[in-house]
Amino acid sequence: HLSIIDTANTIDYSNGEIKGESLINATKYLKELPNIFEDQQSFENTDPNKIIYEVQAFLPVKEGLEGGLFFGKTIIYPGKIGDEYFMTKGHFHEKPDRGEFYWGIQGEGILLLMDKNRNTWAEKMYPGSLHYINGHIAHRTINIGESILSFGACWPSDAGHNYQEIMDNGFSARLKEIKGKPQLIPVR
Ligand code: S6P
Ligand code: ZN
Repeated sequence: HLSIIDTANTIDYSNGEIKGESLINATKYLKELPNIFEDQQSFENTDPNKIIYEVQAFLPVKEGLEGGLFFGKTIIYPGKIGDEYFMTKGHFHEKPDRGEFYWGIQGEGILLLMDKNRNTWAEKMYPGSLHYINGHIAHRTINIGESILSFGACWPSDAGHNYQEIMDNGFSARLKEIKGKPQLIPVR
């Protein structure tokens, strides 16, 4: 007879946590993010082993395979370096025509987006917010709240990551807390 089986993987909708097989976990410490924050003094005065964000991903196929999908969850802790909130490195996809979905699960954030011509804009993230990130668009997430920001992501298994462009040139705007409120400030 034909059997009905349980899936190997589950997701907890309250916090986005994924359980099961083919999972990877990555922890990003402040010391691994030297070119992200503008305020060098605050960067040096903060514990280099402070955890800024954590990524979990369910990779059911090999990285680079055309036609597959990856499913992830990122949590960003609350905090600031100078007047900038904790955020991800941010990246373009290596294959620039590969898009991605993000959705807010917990907390309050900003999704910073930038096209190839360095035009930057932003979307609010909150539990239930849904974001389509076109290929060609760099993306970075920022926790503007006082609790954990967690969000889900789904992207093609052959998208790849181009971190270099952002490492070298950053985004064309920075999100800063000014008079207690997040504000986008153009760079130079
Ligand atoms: C992957 C997707 C996310 C990020 C994660 C961390 O395409 O966009 O899983 O990898 O949010 O950000 P970053 O910029 O350090 O990869
Ligand atoms: Zn991505």
